[in-house]
Amino acid sequence: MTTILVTGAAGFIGSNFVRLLVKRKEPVRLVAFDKLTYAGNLANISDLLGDQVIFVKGDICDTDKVVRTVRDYHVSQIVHFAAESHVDRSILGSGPFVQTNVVGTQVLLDIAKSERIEKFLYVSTDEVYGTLPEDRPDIKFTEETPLQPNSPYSASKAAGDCLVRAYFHTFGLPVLTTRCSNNYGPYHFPEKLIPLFVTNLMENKQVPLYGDGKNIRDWLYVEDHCDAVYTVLQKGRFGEVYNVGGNNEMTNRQITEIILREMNKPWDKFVRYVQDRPGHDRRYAIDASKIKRELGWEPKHRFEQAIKTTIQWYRDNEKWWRDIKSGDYLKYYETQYAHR
Ligand code: NAD
Ligand code: TDX
Repeated sequence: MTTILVTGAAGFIGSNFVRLLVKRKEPVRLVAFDKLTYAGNLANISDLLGDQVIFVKGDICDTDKVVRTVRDYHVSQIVHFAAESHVDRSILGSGPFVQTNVVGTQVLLDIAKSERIEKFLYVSTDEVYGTLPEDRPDIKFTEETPLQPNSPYSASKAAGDCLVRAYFHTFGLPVLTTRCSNNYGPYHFPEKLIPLFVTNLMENKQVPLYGDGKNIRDWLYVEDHCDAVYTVLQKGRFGEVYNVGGNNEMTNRQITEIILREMNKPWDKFVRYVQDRPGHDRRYAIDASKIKRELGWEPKHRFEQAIKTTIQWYRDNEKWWRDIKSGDYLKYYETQYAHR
């Protein structure tokens, strides 16, 4: 049976990826490898651990630990989700972003090469392309759009993209890259827009909208992203990049309105406009026609329904997010929003 090393498997998307493959009874063994940073939570996958899913705590920058894991479990494929993932934290300090997203990716690529890994999939982001004008809905990011990252986070992810590309061209490493738009869904860490706003409202707290609230993102349900990653892993062509998107552009104001309506909270009382994010990208929009044309993937979930499912998940899993919000995360929240 194929054994896949899933880095960052205790985070938001990695845990949903493991959950989806188990649910579908895919004939694979999964080694969930995670450092358990502030964003990693073993509770996200603990119900799945057993013969099919094994957990290993480790840092992707630790060569010896990764090599031992690859050998011990006969890993033949790597799906690389692990990253520092929050733009606002990268503005407060970029060191951990360069360490994990650049050095960590380089360490994994070298191990993939020396251990003769059969497939290496790098989970990247639409943010590597930079920003789009809001008054040109006809323009979207394609796989040919030049990389123009604007935040320390996206710069570190783009560096990873470049290393992956270089290992293909120089060493013929069997690599695949996906670049996805904004995800939402269960297990999303409550520092990101949607889970932060949903949980704040459940606590009867205001929601902080950056700038004029008109920045645009293309939102995709996390299970659709995970399905795309597995599709690319199975059928993608080595050395290729595949954009993944929801064809679902919305301003932050629109998202906020939908969440408020769903939670029966009035705008005037609960929305607080706060100082903008420095260097805030105005618009992301993905052209996902290549993955549809070549691999037959397209999103299955509609936003109107999936956002309801997501909000309900936070209602049903109050302990999960309350534990996070009352721990170390509280210190970050107080610093991040103190003077805004
Ligand atoms: P997340 O922050 O929720 O999870 C990241 C996980 O990686 C955590 O479990 C963390 O403990 C782990 N990790 C961090 N540093 C590590 C290290 N040095 N060694 C081992 N594990 C480490 O992030 P996410 O939202 O699940 O994102 C996963 C991937 O998808 C990232 O590469 C991100 O760039 C990409 N992505 C995210 C989105 C999105 O909307 N969230 C969209 C496109 C792409
Ligand atoms: O408090 C907030 N108020 C607000 O207005 C927060 C946290 C965010 N925002 C805005 C900023 C963005 O325009 O909402 C939008 C979404 O913000 P985030 O949830 O922080 O996501 P974003 O910066 O778009 O990045 C996300 O998508 C791409 C992920 O965090 C990345 O890991 C992924 O690569």
